[in-house]
Amino acid sequence: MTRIALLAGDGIGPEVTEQARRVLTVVRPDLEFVEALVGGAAYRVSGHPLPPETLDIARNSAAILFGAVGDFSLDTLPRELRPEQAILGLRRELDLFANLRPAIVWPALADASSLKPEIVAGLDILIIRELTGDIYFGQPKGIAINAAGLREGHDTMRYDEAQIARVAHVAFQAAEKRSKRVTSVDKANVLETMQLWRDVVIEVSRDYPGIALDHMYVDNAAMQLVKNPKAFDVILTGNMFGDILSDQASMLTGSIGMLPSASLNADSLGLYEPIHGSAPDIAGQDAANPLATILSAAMLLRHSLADEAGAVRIESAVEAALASGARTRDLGGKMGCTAMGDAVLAAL
Ligand code: GGG
Repeated sequence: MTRIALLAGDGIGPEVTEQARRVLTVVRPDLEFVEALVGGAAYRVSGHPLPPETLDIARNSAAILFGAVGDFSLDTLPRELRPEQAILGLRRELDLFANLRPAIVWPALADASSLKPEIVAGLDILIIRELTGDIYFGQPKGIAINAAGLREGHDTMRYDEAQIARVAHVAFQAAEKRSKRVTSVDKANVLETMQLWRDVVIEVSRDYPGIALDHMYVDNAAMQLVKNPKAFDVILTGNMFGDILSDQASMLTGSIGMLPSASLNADSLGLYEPIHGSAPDIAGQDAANPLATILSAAMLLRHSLADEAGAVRIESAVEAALASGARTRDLGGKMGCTAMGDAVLAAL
């Protein structure tokens, strides 16, 4: 049996991961799922959002299927105990530096986009977000009393050249299998960290003479994404800009409930999760869209288990379910989370 860590987390996490587990079990009966608590669910039981036993199960699995973390009722906890620290801790501890976020407009969903169908039809962008550096992890950070006696918050944007180079290699190698174009998104006109980002991306690009590289400031990239999204193919960017741009890109696809992700390290270990959060407002109502998590399961097969046929089988089933009219509420339909899982299973 191949062991998969199943970290469902908070809010709608358990509902969406359950549908992905059902699909994976049909496509790959050899998988064994080992469940562990993470996020607010783990904090409530153990006093920590990422208990050592959860990290241990994640480390000793072929891949991690992750739901979502976040719980408003724990917002008053010190930052290091908040549910979100669980996913940041997994990324840091497992060195999951390359986050692949495909934004695809599925044929049946072109009219569900926030843009006109003719602008988005056929859209297929791959956003590659660096995950282990930037303002998320840079030190120092904190809230302190400044010289004027005022509370002052500070975070530090920080990247070293090795961190930039390794994710840039991932982007260029991905582009080699696609349309051979990379757009690196930064803010090099204002931020020193981002000037280094641009310099290192240019240096790495010399190893890939067949790939066209261009650079875009993040503010312009945000604008171009809603003006002419098909001008992009692979977008390479840092941790914070990637977080924001991928939520924006999700709306081109119809819903944030459609975007899967793979977070990869230098080995085959990967963490696979929908880009959406725990959505506490709809948790426990069987109302969530499980497709981002089901598509994340397809990425798990592709990237951690080298099972391209299994991945394509799941993606084709999602496409067929959508073509048959299956729609959850976020896509303008009435279907529940389980019913959407049923529709994908029926299409397998
Ligand atoms: N499934 C994604 C999730 O749970 N996100 C919660 C979160 O706070 N993530 C931090 C980030 O990705 O920036």
